[in-house]
Amino acid sequence: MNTTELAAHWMPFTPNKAFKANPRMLVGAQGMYWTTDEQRQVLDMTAGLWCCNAGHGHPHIAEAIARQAQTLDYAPCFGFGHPLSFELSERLAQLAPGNLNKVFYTNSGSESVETALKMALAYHQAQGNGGKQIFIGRERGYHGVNFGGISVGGLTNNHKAFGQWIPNDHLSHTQDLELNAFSRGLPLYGGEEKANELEKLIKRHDASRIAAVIIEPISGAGGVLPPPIGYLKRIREICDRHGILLIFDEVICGFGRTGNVFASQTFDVIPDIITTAKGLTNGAAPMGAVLAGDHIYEAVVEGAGAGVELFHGYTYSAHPLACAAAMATLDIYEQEGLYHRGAEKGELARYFEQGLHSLKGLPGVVDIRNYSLLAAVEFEPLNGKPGATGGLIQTAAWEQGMMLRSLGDAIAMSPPLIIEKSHIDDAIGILELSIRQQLS
Ligand code: PXG
Repeated sequence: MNTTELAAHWMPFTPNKAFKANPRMLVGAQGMYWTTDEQRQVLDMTAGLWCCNAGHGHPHIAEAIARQAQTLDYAPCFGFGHPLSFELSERLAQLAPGNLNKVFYTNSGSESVETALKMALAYHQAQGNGGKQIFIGRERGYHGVNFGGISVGGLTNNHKAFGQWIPNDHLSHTQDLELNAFSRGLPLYGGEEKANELEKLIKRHDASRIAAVIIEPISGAGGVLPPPIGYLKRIREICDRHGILLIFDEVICGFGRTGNVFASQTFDVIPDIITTAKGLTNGAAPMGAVLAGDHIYEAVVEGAGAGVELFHGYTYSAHPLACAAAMATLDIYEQEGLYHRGAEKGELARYFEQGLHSLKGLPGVVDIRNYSLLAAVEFEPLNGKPGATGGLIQTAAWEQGMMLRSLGDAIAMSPPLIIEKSHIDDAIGILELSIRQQLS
């Protein structure tokens, strides 16, 4: 496409001018590979944007969407229903940990986050604790781009551009290169100490004013930061002690990314609310789901009088096409054993880990970290250009036939869970070559 044809689309989170000068166009995708407009095959080591966990172009999902479009293309969801959303909810409740049996639909991770924050406020209000309005997030946390999400998120660029609009404070992030560089699996040191910071924040604000803590079990967009051992359990304990809700943002971690359906199960910590999106439909239709504990629903819904209990919802909540895509996606995850395929102690995750850590000692590499089929390689910042190295490596890898995510001075990998050892070999080979090319 020429420059004129590219002019109208204002692209999201993209350097528009650079893209339009040198477009990278995808025209097809199948299994582990993209096809570019030059008919190149590119290995997808990111599952799209962390969402195509079952690989691309699965006929079962395509057929389910097509069939649904011909049967019931749309159904209003305020005051009306369609059977598929109830079936899907039942299925998600079965998959969810603990008592997280109530499912509220959105169209994205950002909307799932806003929904979860509102549920937390509504829960406390229903209990006569309307003063609990502060949310605790974490540095380097990413909770989408809406005003609640950027407030609790910990990415400075979002705050700089758009401010922080709901009352908030932040825990420190958990990365510590002095203690935990080149961790394989969960970092060993500092988990409980880091989590104990929450006590300090509670002292600062008082528990009577704090609604919830929201964190990603493994920070994704902030750089792939697995939680140090003991961290999540301690956070849960502190929340319980002070009547503070715990929200796990599993938009990336959910649906097999950590070797179980949810990271909550992997790390054996049950939050009050889980946010999801991405892998829920394998990226094939926009959809998010918020899984809420029975206690949240009972307080907000059962405890209310007649009429609408939660003033919240979207035109496309529980959209029939997205429900069909999600049902088909869950079929595939189950039939192909994908939830557990990347289990941390499993053969595939260990093979991935060995490949990744073989890159230790290459020029500029200051950290390699991984958990299950999720990993990051971090580089020394270039003189005068902090945050640029990930982009350089990403571009070099793209030219050699592999897609990576660049996250500042790191690159991330979160491949489709259908990945085979031969793809891992190819990926590590291309990554090594890209690092040598760019950083030697
Ligand atoms: N929570 C988490 C944990 C996320 O990772 C969102 C919420 C927002 O989801 P939506 O669907 O509104 O985008 C996300 C999204 C990247 C990248 O490369 C990460 C995300 C989205 C786009 C790019 O780091 N995460």
